[in-house]
Amino acid sequence: MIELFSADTPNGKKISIMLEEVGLDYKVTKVDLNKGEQFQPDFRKISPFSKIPVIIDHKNNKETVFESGAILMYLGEKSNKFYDQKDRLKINQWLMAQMGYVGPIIGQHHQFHHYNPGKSKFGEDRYFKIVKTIYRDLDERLAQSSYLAGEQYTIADIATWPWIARHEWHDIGLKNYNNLSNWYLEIAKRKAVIKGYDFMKRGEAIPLP
Ligand SMILES: N[C@@H](CCC(=O)N[C@@H](CS)C(=O)NCC(=O)O)C(=O)O
Repeated sequence: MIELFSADTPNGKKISIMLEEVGLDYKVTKVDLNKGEQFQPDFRKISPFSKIPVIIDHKNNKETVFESGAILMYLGEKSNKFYDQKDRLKINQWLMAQMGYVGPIIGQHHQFHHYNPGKSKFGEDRYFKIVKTIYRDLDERLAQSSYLAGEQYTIADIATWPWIARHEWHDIGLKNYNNLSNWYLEIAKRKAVIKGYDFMKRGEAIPLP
């Protein structure tokens, strides 16, 4: 059994979606970020930067894994799904791009544009512009292949999709990006994605463009 320490955020949803996709038995332990539960000493033992998501694999000697990209790789290797050995070089590149660029930049856009509008024109303009570029670049990539790392749905898509699922907050107009919105909608139809998206069981529906 996998224990998932998480909160209802794009990084959190990556892992619930992956767990639903691979069909591993899991339970969710909620970490209330607003209450600062991520800073509790017990949680910091498994999450050195006080961040969700983290997993404990109770079937593998209570192995703990932090960082969503590392968790996706671990679960991909464990299940032999969505992380084919032969495609790993491509998958790793798109996964690292999500971890190091797409997620952190969209996260800043959420901070300036969605949560704190009016506080910094520079921050709002800067991240709006870069997120627009990210939409364009992903759209161009998805004109060349059905999924980010090629013709197969992989952990790179699972990592990126929950960030695009916040498209209403982005105000960029997902439907103006045909390839990106087709990819988004295709993935949004998957049963595991619908279930993993609502892993907090609040009846949360996937926002459609
Ligand atoms: N690179 C990390 C980022 C994790 C992260 O930023 N988690 C946020 C929620 S999405 C968090 O736990 N924030 C709590 C805090 O910063 O206090 C990953 O992908 O796992």
